[in-house]
Amino acid sequence: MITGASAGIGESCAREFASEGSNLILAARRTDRLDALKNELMNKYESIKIHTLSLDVSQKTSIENAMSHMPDDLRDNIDVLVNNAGLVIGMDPLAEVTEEAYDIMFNTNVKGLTFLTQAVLPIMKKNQRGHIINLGSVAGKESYPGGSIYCASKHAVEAITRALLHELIDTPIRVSLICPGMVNTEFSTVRFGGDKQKADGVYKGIQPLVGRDIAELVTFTASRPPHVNICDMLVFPTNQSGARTVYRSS
Ligand code: 8X3
Repeated sequence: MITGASAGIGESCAREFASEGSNLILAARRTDRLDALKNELMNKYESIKIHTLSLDVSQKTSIENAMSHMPDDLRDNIDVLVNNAGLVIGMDPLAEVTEEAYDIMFNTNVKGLTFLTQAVLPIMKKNQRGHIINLGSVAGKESYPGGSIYCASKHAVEAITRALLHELIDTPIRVSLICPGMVNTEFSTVRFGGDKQKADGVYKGIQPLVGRDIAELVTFTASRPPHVNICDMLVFPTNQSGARTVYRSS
């Protein structure tokens, strides 16, 4: 089960898991893009089952509704949950962050991940198998100016992931955190309210990661033998060394 599967890292995860023969539950707010992805993948990999669902992770009722409308055989066998849905709004200094931007970031990045995990954990405990893979960020390891609330939300993801790892120590369920640096997806376009030119400027003079680079690490993490758990992985493009430490060739 992959959240935020309609674009970026989530979409790439769907492609990677499909190529390995996994059945998929693909969740996102935009179902038109999910359905197009489903059709494409089902034509390519005829033997897999794919279920798409409209899910706004920031709403607990949307999560409950989605879980109860899933085909039983898929829901009852969720082996891997990829908590990928996440976003950033703006680059405002803390003094100017609006309540709306605060709520959108925390409700999606933290509340969504929390309650979706809560919804899936009973299934994994019942099956005595499962793997929760959370998408963190370099922003969960260090803060940068203009990133206060986003960084706080990703620090929260890191804290929640580590707490859950402790809580599940006596179970076969694995908990992993994958923390990308710069990845060229719609992430920056959303950050700048759809301003593609501004978003493209973020990646000027550096070759950023692409969704597939991270998705390959997600499937690698999920496909380790049962006794191996990759707890925390920080991944940068070669010319990045920190949240705002980037070497640009021009
Ligand atoms: C995204 C990376 O540097 O924009 O999680 O915070 S950054």
